[in-house]
Amino acid sequence: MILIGERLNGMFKRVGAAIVAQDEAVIVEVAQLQIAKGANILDLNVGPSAEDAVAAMRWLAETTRKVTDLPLAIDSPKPAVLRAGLEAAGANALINSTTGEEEKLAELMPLASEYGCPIIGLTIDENGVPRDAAGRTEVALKIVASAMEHGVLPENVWIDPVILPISCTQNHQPEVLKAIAECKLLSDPSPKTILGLSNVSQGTQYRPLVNRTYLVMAIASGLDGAIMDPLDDDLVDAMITAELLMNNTVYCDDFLKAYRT
Ligand code: THG
Repeated sequence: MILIGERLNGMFKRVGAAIVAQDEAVIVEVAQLQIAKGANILDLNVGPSAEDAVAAMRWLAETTRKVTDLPLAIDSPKPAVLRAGLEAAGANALINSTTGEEEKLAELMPLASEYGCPIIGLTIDENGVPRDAAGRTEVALKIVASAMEHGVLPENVWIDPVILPISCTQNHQPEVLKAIAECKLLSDPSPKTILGLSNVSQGTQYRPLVNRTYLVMAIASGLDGAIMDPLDDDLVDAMITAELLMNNTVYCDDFLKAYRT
């Protein structure tokens, strides 16, 4: 599993305030905490509070880059913000994200090709988020085909079948699991699959429980990576154990410790 740390997001009050005040110490602390807890990639999202999102993303990527060489997932719906983040992050970055909308694909696939970097494709098209697995897989196919046309390698396409809060769209949750499995059949090598896990529990009372239960189910469906909270030890334990039970990692009695070292 690829663990993408979600905490450098302006949606979190402390990080949002640090982005506005250009307080490097907070960003460095949150980056290093996530890395110490095993994050493989750090998601960077300036959130809603930044007035000039391009400048904010440039600052956030440069600041994070001072303390880590890990890949940085530049997270924005705006192409100009994505470009600024890629530039500031240097070589090791990825685009989070395009959708399956024609206009987005035409702008962002060339950007992924130019940087030779992975690109996350959300299964959203001109009609929004499809209701069922088949609809999501159809949009995923469109994204994979567009990547091929633009010379982006299939293994650099990461499909995100878009998980929405269970409190609004309960009937979507099993469909997302089916879509994860179906995406594996789209090409050879297949695209990777990822999720923004914490979306699933927004507005619910037992957030950590909902997050870790769904993560285990998604791993059993073949999920390759998640944007999630590496500081939630129970969540990471569940991830490690699910990987083991899927025979993706080798068993030893002290597997939690072994995976973390
Ligand atoms: N797919 C992709 N990228 C994504 C998402 C996705 N990026 C953003 C988001 N979704 C994933 N990251 C988060 C980060 C935080 C939260 C949810 C998803 C979150 N934050 C608390 C909240 O809103 O309640 C903040 C609370 C606080 O201030 O402490 O839940 O789906 N590709």
